[in-house]
Amino acid sequence: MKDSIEDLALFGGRPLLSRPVVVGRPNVGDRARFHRLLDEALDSGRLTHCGPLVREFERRVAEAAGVRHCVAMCNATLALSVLARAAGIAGEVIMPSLTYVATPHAMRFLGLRPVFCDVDPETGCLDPARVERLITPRTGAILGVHLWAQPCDADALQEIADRHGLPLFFDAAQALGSRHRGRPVGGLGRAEVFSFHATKVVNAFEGGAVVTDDERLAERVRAVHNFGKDATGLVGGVGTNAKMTEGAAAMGIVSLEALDDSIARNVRRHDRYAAELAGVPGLRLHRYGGPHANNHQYAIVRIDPEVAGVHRDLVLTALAAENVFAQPYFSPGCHQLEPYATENPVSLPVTERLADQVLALPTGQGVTDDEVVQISRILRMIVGNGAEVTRRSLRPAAATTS
Ligand code: T4K
Repeated sequence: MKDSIEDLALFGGRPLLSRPVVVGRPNVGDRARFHRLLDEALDSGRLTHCGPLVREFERRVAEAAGVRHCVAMCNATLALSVLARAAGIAGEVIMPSLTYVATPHAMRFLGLRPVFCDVDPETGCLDPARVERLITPRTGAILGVHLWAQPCDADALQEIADRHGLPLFFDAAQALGSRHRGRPVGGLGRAEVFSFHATKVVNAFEGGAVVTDDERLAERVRAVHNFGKDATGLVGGVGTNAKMTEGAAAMGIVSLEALDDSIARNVRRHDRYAAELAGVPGLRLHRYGGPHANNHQYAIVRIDPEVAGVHRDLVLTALAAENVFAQPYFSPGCHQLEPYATENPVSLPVTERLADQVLALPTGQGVTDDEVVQISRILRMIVGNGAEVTRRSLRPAAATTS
């Protein structure tokens, strides 16, 4: 461990870790079983088009989400677009800006207009009262995002959606395994969308799914994701190709089988971060409490530059020099990205403040408990000496003599 900030790699010291440690290392599960499932698919010759492994994955995801229907797809971005198309959404979609850019892009791609709403300062999820103020005759839907796998305030949002006769959907890309008041995420609103990207709590290389209890909507989603074909194979309307492959489903099945272990490991890492990071002014580990359960796939800290004397971006750089590759999820807010910044300039003070301060730390399978302790201690050193680290980083490099 380093004795003083002079030893930070940012100032020329040796990196803390001997190997790069990243956020989002895949949760793989039982590799031998994955290889066996893949062999089954190869032997059968059925590699895609809603084959047996995709069907099995859909059955298990629906079970985990506590819903009747699941349509697996090649990623969550397309799953969001397919859902909006299948549900016949038109006009404006109210959503948070503090999300991955996939959320607005999936709507804008269909010609819908994202309307960004500010968020709760504690959770970073949609603020229901502000949502209601944005509803106009042009509003076609409300799209909540379970940021960092935290369930949105689904009861309040549902009540507003019902009162205005609007459909409510959730981007649950990050949130498989989380629970809203004891109920699995997946059954909230009219439908929800999961991601099974390599970085998610359940990984299918790339993958996504629409889950719902609405049978007619599920049928339409299934048609739209498969060229508009109905159950008999007849093309009944416009569709796309968003199908999941058997290889992706094989990975998804084994990763899903490891979900409880992945969550338990995440919780352990989070507890370790909590113990090690307590008491540093301006540094706060985001806690997942209240009536909901979280899959802990994201270990988020907030760094308040006014208290700590150091900005999140410099902390990111200093950590990277130590071989610790944290991520600024999600910065900047989507409303500050194109085309939204030009098409619909808005000011979202809570979102902007959060986006300026948050940092996701490595957790899960890609990091050991011991590395979590080391990362925490170096983070304490950087933030605890924030003003000095900032001052030193601004000093011009010493002139070299030849
Ligand atoms: N809605 C929300 C709220 C989302 O968070 C996302 C995706 C979506 C919708 C859309 O879901 P998909 O269409 O992707 O299914 C990553 C992921 O690409 C993205 O899926 C995810 N959210 C987002 C939060 O993170 P980037 O641009 O940060 O990816 P990248 O390549 O910089 O990698 C991030 C970290 O993961 C790095 O530390 C390296 C590590 N990594 C990445 C990959 C691809 C691995 O360890 N192994 C890998 O295979 O977006």
